[in-house]
Amino acid sequence: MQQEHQDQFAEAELKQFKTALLIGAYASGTTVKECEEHLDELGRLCSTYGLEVVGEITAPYKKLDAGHYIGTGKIEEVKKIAEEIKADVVIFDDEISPKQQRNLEKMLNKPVIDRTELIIEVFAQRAQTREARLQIELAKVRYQLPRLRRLWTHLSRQVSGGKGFSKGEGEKQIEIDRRLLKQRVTKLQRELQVIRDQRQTQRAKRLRSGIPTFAIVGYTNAGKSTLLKALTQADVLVEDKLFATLDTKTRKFQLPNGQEILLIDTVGFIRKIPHTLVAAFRGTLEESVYTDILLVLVDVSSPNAEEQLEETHTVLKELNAGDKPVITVLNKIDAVEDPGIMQRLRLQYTKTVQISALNGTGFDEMMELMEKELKNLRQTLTLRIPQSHYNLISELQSQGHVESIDYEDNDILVVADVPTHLIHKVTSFIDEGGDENS
Ligand SMILES: Nc1nc2c(ncn2[C@@H]2O[C@H](COP(=O)(O)OP(=O)(O)OP(=O)(O)O)[C@@H](O)[C@H]2O)c(=O)[nH]1
Ligand SMILES: [Mg+2]
Repeated sequence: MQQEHQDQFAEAELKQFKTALLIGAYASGTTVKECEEHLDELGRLCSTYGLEVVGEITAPYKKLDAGHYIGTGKIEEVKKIAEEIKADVVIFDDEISPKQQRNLEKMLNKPVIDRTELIIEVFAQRAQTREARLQIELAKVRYQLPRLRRLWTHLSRQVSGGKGFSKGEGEKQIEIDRRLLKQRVTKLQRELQVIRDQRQTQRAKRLRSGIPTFAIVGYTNAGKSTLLKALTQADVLVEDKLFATLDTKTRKFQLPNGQEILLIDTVGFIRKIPHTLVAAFRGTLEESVYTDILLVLVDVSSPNAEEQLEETHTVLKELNAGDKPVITVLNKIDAVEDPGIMQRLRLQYTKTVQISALNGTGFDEMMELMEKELKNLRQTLTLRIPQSHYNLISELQSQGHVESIDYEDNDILVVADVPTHLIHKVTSFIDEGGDENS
């Protein structure tokens, strides 16, 4: 009951605001331009959420203040501007500690949130599936746990019209809430584990079907869903907003050479993706790890294309998908402003192709590259092959790579790197107890 009460409050809080003032702090080594670009992105997150940005402030620093994040002089300036432009909420582009948040709110006399909370709220607003909703709740609860004191300060003001709860009452309530929230975390984790197990079963099924999978990955708004839709007419949401997709969607597709593949549309990445979110959305984000080939999409019409591509690779590494074969797809070439960008990216990344997912240009080259990449693709499988099918082993030896052969009664146990085009021939012999490296 109490938990419900608090969630309502936390959600109601940001929803009731209309205007935001954005603050970006940047270290001596970095430039104000970079800081402004990051604030632009924060602004896009705001408009995705439905908040109007009424001002932006950049603040250079040598050392961040442990208690207030930025210096007290700068806070005075922020306070003055926030009042002048009538900002309902002040949003910091970096994660600020619960203590800094409390202090800043006191000094500014306005609600203060950070980038992490904004991203979590955007996710919460857009989550559609049960899994996404559970994941976002887990992220929220984890974010709230160290911030309970702040919530209670607000709540006491709201509920009792400024009189507040007595100190002892508040402390006791915080303890109760903390315990309830921890119980909720355990319950959510358990429910998510069930869904994760189902995913595991689906993956195993996919593997057994022998159909190779491509995951479309990349920064949010790169055009991933547009590409899936263009290729397969899938009914997916395409929007010029951040985080339009919060779930994965898989569609069958046939390459020009007749090879069937599965294409997976995934959740977009973002710079400094909050750890609470990565942890909570691991099940969904990890989907790219269990595919054969990655189509890494980048929006070359964005001035930050290079940074976004680097960020994408950082997240892929974090998810242990850093060693997957990659085709880099330069998307939105119809809208590119800096033609030099394509040359720079082509030099930096091997196997690139230029497309416009919107206009359907460059698809032939892209599919050619996909076919080529599939030919190089192999899966290490443990197979139990009856002696009567010995010819299959000769085929594996000549076209793949056989790592070991053991004889067991009438069967031959083989561990082999199986090329994609042979997988359909061996799927019925996959040894369920053996390794299935996908
Ligand atoms: N000009 C142009 N716009 C494109 C192209 N591809 C996609 N877009 C637009 O870019 C915006 C984002 O497209 P989505 O397909 O939703 O992007 P996404 O990568 O799925 O984004 P998230 O799901 O938020 O991660 C939409 O407004 C698309 O119409 C393209 O080739 N050219
Ligand atoms: Mg999408």
